[in-house]
Amino acid sequence: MRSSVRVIIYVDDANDEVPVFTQQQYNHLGLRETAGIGTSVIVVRATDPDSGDGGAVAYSIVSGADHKFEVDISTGLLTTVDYLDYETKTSYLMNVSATDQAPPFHRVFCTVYVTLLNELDEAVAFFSAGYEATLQENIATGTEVVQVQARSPDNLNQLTYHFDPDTSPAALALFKIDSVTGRITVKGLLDREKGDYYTLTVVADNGGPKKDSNVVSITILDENDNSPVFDITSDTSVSVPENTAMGKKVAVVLAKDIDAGLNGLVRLI
Ligand SMILES: [Ca+2]
Ligand SMILES: [Ca+2]
Ligand SMILES: [Ca+2]
Ligand SMILES: [Ca+2]
Repeated sequence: MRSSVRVIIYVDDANDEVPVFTQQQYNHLGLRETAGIGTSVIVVRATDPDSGDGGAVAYSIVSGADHKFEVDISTGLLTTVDYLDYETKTSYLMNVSATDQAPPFHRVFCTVYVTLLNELDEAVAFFSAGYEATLQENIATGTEVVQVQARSPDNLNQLTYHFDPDTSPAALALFKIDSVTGRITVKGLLDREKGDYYTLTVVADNGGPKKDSNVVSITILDENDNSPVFDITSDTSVSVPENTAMGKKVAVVLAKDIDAGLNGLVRLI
């Protein structure tokens, strides 16, 4: 006689499998430094064939995030939780773990490498708060007035210099600036009698939105380059009667010299 017994065996799945990351290293190269808080960076993923909690994986960042990144415990999505700045730190190498959720809690690790993309987000700044120069009038064209210099912390593009379009046309006619070196030179005839003081507004530009401007003040010194001229109100011809007493006023002679100071002093002889 034969009999049969149906035996049903329930097998509890032991947590005997270790999670495995799909990659040992995840890279995101060129994350914009101006990416705001909450920007998605990368998704890490580990698989674990166990069932239930033994196959459920929880992610966490172990090191290297500098409080700038977090990982979602269940999805593995890495996001930014703070502002980034290429000028402070250009890359992050993080250690991320995956742990299954039943004893004995197998934990494995991967690395996440993020590099930042440098953007034109920093302000250009002149080295000096203002520039002053003093020049003799009639000085040769090509004479250097002053060299302005600015710096761009982004250090991405060559800085260029130019005069602000609002600079007075009189000043623009007399001076020019080298767009690369910032060297300002004389390009016209400086005549103190026409203008003894000029201001130039110089702009330093790195191609980004945060340019800087600065003022160059130029004083023109006098040269004795004008002859005195008699004033038109002067008496030009007088007839003096004979016997005119000594010391009697016979004519008024006015002369002017438009030069400055001693250069403009007129001595009648
Ligand atoms: Ca497992
Ligand atoms: Ca920056
Ligand atoms: Ca930058
Ligand atoms: Ca003069």
